[in-house]
Amino acid sequence: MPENSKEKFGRLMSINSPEDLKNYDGDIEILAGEIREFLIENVSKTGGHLASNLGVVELSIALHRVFTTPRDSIIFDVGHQSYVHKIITGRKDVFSTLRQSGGISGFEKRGESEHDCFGTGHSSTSISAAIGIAEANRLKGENDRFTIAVVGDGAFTGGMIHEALNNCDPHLKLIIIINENEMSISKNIGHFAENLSKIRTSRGYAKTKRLTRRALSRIPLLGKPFSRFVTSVKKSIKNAVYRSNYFEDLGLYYIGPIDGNNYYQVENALYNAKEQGENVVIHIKTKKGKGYEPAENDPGKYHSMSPEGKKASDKPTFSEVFGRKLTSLAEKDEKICAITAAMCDGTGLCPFKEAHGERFFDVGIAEPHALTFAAGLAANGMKPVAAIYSTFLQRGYDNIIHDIALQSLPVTLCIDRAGLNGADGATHHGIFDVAFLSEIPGMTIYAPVTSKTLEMALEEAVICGKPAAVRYASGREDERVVNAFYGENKWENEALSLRSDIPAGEKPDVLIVTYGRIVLEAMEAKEKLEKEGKKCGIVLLEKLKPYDETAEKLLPYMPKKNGLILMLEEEIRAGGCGMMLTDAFERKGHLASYKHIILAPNESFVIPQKGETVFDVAGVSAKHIADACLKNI
Ligand SMILES: Cc1ncc(C[n+]2csc(CCOP(=O)(O)OP(=O)(O)O)c2C)c(N)n1
Repeated sequence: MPENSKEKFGRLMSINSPEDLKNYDGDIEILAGEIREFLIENVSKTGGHLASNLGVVELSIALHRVFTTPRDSIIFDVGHQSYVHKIITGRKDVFSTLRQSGGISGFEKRGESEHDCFGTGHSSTSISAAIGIAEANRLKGENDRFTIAVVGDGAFTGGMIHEALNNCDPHLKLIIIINENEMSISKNIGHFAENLSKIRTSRGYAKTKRLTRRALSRIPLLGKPFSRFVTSVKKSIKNAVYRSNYFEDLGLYYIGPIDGNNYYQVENALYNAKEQGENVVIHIKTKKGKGYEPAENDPGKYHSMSPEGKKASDKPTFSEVFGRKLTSLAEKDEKICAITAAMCDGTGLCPFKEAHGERFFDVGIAEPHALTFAAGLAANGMKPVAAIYSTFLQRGYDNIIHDIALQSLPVTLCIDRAGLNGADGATHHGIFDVAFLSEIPGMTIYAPVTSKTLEMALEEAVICGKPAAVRYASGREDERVVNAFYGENKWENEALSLRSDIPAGEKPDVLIVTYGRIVLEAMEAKEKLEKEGKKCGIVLLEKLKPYDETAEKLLPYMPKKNGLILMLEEEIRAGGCGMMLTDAFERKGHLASYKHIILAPNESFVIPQKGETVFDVAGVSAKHIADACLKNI
């Protein structure tokens, strides 16, 4: 930590644990101000979710002064707003390593600290996990422990939250804090968000209801049925007289809304909740980006920021290429619709929204719904394109099988951030989609790695009239790949299938078959191998599935007799492209005269380590590739 930190962050320097925070008797507002400064200074360097954290400084302080972790459990939904919690719980001195390989995670992570009770990263899981933790406390007889879930109004657009609320046993004493800041990443959407701001407590009503119910239940024989009858009559009267309150209707004690950036209001509400002895919802309103003018004015931009000073390339990102191409395709075809699950910016769909607002749908953080909704559109003649990050598409597995593929509906899945992703860590790798899409009958999978082939794949997918997936990495095309596989407009007028760098008539010692951005590792490995006197050729797949078709197309590129075929991917090995192609080859007896290995992440999650790239950790770096080849030829 820099020398001048002591003066700048005088109060914060004395807080090294939740205990220190409880004993702190200075001015809370000054401490909150220092925490904000600390966040801004660090997150500008590391990158990360700045605006969300600036909004929950008072809440995080209050939580740790009123409750005691790890005895009590606090789960931050998504976990992107848990930075202040991390600072308070002993991770201030390593905060500069946030999101760096080997550093602290940008989300709550078990194993990183005993104060992180549950791993997060994907949205809307907090209440389900909290119910599990609270039930376990109950089963163990540890009823004096509290379980708290902190949920943003964006996360409330996810269905799991409502499934969990529906399953909330009244005796769990759960405390659910809803942080309403009117934002998801962009402006929050949907009827729940609209109505949340109208919800007010009707505490008098809730109390009367509880007392009446208790009194009636005590009357022998008649009591319980009569109580149920009266309750249902009362409910109708209440709905007519009072404004309906979703939470009270679900049997939760509701407190709010309160100013979540006013420390004392938050602290009072937490003490109040602690005393209730039943499930409580505290509804707070906060300002996303609070205390940092640029973030207050544009919270969407500061939701997740890159480290400052990082020079962006002039080339468009794959997301931008996708968004622009889809927008132009939709100009000519009025059936094309675009769907996002709260990621309009991230998936590059903003130009589409601008140009074709009627056919643009942001469904909230609701990937399963996005997919079945797309299936519905397709069933009624439209050509829906759902753009979803690979890691979040995992949520919609059954929707893809049951609603899209089984009915062979023409839905195009545009799978962004496919492959290994660095700073967000293991929760955000997109390394399962190839495996789970591979097993789905009738699914076509494209894996473009240049802007032009992404455009071509999108066009083919949208007009093919069947379910299709186009997967592409974060970032942008690399000139080296374009030169090696597509130099001099080699793609002109050709259908997508595969490209190779093998000169005509040559049979290499080693053939590397790969797809996606990891081809750069293969190219580096090839240089290493050639230095060792081994001839290496690379085939870059643009279309993976149907696999039998791809296997046939690969035949002209096979290595010399007894040479090595190495299937390389950054996707999980089990059920992935390497295994599927091996199966296709074996069924036709094509592998008999070659050695054959698959190099892919296997049976382990890829956790970034200090000083190593994700490819190193996954065992698929250029060095791993070259070593594996040399060992096998
Ligand atoms: C399943 C899933 N889909 C999408 C995301 C990407 N994402 C991260 S944070 C976020 C917005 C969350 O909004 P909210 O819960 O209101 O929190 P805020 O940042 O506004 O405090 C989204 C969409 C995710 N983490 N998980």
